[in-house]
Amino acid sequence: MIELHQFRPFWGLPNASPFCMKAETYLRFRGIPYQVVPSGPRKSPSGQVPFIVDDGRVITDSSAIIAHFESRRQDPLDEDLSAADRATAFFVRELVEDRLYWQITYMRWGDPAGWAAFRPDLVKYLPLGMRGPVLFLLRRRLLRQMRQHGLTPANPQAAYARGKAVLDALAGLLGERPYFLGAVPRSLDMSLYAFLANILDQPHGNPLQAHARTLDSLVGYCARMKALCWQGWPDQED
Ligand SMILES: N[C@@H](CCC(=O)N[C@@H](CS)C(=O)NCC(=O)O)C(=O)O
Repeated sequence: MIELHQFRPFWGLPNASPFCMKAETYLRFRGIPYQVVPSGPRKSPSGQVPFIVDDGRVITDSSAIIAHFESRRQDPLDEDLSAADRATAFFVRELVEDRLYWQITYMRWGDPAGWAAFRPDLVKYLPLGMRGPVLFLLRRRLLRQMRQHGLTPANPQAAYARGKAVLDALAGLLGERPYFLGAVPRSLDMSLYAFLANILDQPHGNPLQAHARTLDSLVGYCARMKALCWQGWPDQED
């Protein structure tokens, strides 16, 4: 049985880490049996989650995990994509996994209102040893990294404007299509869904989420991906 090492579900989301949710969305989409092993960055060989153990082989990085399983299939998800669509997928994934990752981090750890809502629930979720100075230092590191991405607690309006621009571009790219590259889901959709769902479905609202909820095409897309990959969740989970 494949082991998927990742955070436990949090805040009603399958995973508050979009990278973990991306890997798990893929496994569910493909119907690959797996077992979740609750974990964290300190237990990972790369210092990041998710990672999988498949027959003793450890694979870190959500895209590498997807590539590992796709390489064994007769019907790879991206096989018949044109060179232009492959390039689009590459750039969109790179941009989303950088920009929206920091937006998601910002709405929880950086935005003062977001942190006020996130902190009490995070403290309950974290192991005892991580609740005091470790959490303080972790947030300090994240704030520094967010600042390098132009996101500061002092100016949520400017910070969210950057995220809203990405969401608008994604809505423009999706248009009327059911999935980002056309009629069927591709590996890009595993990523985009996980990132968008983390914005749309988290329980505490913020300007980025409010904006996302006005973009009907993205809302409809997430509903489609949820029905495809996460039907029945969370009933069957812990
Ligand atoms: N490129 C990696 C990124 C994974 C990642 O950033 N994971 C975060 C959790 S959302 C993490 O483990 N962060 C800990 C750290 O970087 O110290 C992937 O696609 O899996």
